[in-house]
Amino acid sequence: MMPTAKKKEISKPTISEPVKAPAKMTLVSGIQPTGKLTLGNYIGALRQFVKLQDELEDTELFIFIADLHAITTPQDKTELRKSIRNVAALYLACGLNPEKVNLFIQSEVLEHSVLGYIMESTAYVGEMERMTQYKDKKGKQTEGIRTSLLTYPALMAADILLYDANIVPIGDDQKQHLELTRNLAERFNNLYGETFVVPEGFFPKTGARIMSLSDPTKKMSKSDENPKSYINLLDDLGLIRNKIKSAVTDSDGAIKYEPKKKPGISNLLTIYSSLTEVPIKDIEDAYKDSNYQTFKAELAEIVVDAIRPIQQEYFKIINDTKLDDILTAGAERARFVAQRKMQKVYKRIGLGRIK
Ligand code: ATP
Ligand code: LTN
Repeated sequence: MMPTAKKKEISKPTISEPVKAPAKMTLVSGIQPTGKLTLGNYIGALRQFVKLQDELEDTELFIFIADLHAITTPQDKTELRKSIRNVAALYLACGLNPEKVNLFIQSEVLEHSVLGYIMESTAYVGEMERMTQYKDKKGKQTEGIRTSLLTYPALMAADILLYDANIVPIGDDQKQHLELTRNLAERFNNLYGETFVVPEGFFPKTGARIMSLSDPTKKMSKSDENPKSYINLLDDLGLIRNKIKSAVTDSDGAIKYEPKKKPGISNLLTIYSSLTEVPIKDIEDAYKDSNYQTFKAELAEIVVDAIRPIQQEYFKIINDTKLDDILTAGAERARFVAQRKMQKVYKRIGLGRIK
């Protein structure tokens, strides 16, 4: 019942064009290197990527580290560098297979920025201002709000449309950005002629929104100021146990899934169910005569068992030059596809001299 991360070799990747026929579907997703990845990122994103890589047939996957998105808020240069590598290594440690996935760093494929600008020239200011993530993040800053914090969904649309993605696995918090991406694709197609595939979001059945351990009405977020609110995938295992044991719950003691009335225990049930794949109903039944303390202690072991193999893999990968080879090959393949798409976009709009 306990989940285990897949062991895999990091083999030297093959570059550029696949020998076999092109895949019929494309999957695109990214994670920002803004701090250390959390259990929320793992359940809502990374784990889904690994599952999809194994389940989907005839699909090419582009998974990237969204470093351009990270600079929508101030970042320390040394920390950002570290974070980019850290996210790349965690992608692999969680089980992404470089033979199946094009793994790359967003800023190394310049076409993202060019199409991002073109998407800004397709979107309306009012649409950007309505984005809840912008409003939340803006609310947290008093001054120096960067223009890119507002225009960021245009870059995210570019990330997706550049590769003709059909499937975009994301957590619930990104639904609005995906909806905007779909609108922009349709608007562009109407303005200039059929160019972009209109993508579909793919949301995990459970765990699309893991909540903060200290305030279960807020999403677990790696940029939260309170480190007790999240579980970092690289946290010491003892610390992880303590964070689960001290997670905020209510005082009535019943292990029941009622997100509105009992957000704390409901969140812990979601984590339990996502990691073990046992339906929430069955977990409620199993613990109906138990108490929070026992439930939390057992959940702590489940979380630790899920994270331990990821950490072991991570430390093998992080200083290995093969990680650079994988990122270089990933960027090359991404660039090839992106450049071909941009030629079409230039032609459609009438930019430059491409006929
Ligand atoms: P930040 O705090 O910097 O905004 P974040 O922790 O929200 O970061 P992102 O880089 O924005 O992480 O998200 C990467 C992916 O992880 C996205 O698909 C997002 O939907 C998913 N994700 C992030 N937080 C959660 C969460 N608490 N529960 C489920 N999925 C999540
Ligand atoms: N905006 C996302 C990260 C992200 C992304 C993407 C996800 C950037 N570009 C393209 C899916 C597809 C976030 O903040 N979670």
